Amino acid sequence: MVKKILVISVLSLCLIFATKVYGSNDVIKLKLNGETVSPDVPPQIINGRVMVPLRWVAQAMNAKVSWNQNDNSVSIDNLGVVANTPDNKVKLYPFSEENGYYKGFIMDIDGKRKYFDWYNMANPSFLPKIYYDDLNNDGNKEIIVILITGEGTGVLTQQMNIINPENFEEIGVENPLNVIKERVKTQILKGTTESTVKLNIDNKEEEIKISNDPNETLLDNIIFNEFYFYLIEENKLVVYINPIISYQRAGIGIGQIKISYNFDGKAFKAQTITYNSNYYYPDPLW
Ligand SMILES: [Ca+2]
Repeated sequence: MVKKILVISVLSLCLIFATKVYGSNDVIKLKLNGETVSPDVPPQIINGRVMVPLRWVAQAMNAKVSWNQNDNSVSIDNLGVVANTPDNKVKLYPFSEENGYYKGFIMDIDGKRKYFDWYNMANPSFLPKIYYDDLNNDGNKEIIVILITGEGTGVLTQQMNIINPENFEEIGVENPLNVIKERVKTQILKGTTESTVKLNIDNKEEEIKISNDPNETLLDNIIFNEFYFYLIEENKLVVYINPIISYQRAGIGIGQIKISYNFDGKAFKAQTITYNSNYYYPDPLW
């Protein structure tokens, strides 16, 4: 996926344009694909030439810029498309790569492009997914982008984005963790041989008994923000959440909560919340 396109000398870190000399206090704007960006080093006029920071330009062209101390060189590597729809109409390019994450993405719809301030793991096993589906039943398809923001033992976190392909506008999706805070009350009652987890969902109570394990330390209360994933099931947006009751169980423990969403005319809002003592994972999960 990463393709080396060229290596240049460190001396030419800037693109150079011959220009008329304006006052040295004039701020030179940098526009990338029509959008003004603010690079850490602004474009400058030096000896009558406009010098533009290469990193920002290269990143807007989906390339990664790195400095190689060993041979005094700068490498520009094309990051390439990381996700696309099957018909290749919609493509997603990372803007930059830092510390194992892609930071910022450029969405391309039939050649029209927009930058989004998203992040995703750069590990090729956990790239973003794009779907093209009419989720709100208005006869027009939306672009659905699911980003993996975290993954590890007992950890899976995602971010869901729904985009109107006509104008690149984001359609809101109610945050499932806020929905849980508002509508789910929980309690862990620790006993000597057996403990009880209470889940109160929209005033309907579930009691889950668990046998105590000397190797396990139950948390004081349930954590919901460490393992959840989004799916589109029968044209509906859903999210599955694994409540965490101890770190020894690494993401499994008492089953799953599922939130189903509905479109209310403006945004996708949580409708039903259900609890299941079994686990459901799509195959493949990612
Ligand atoms: Ca639609």
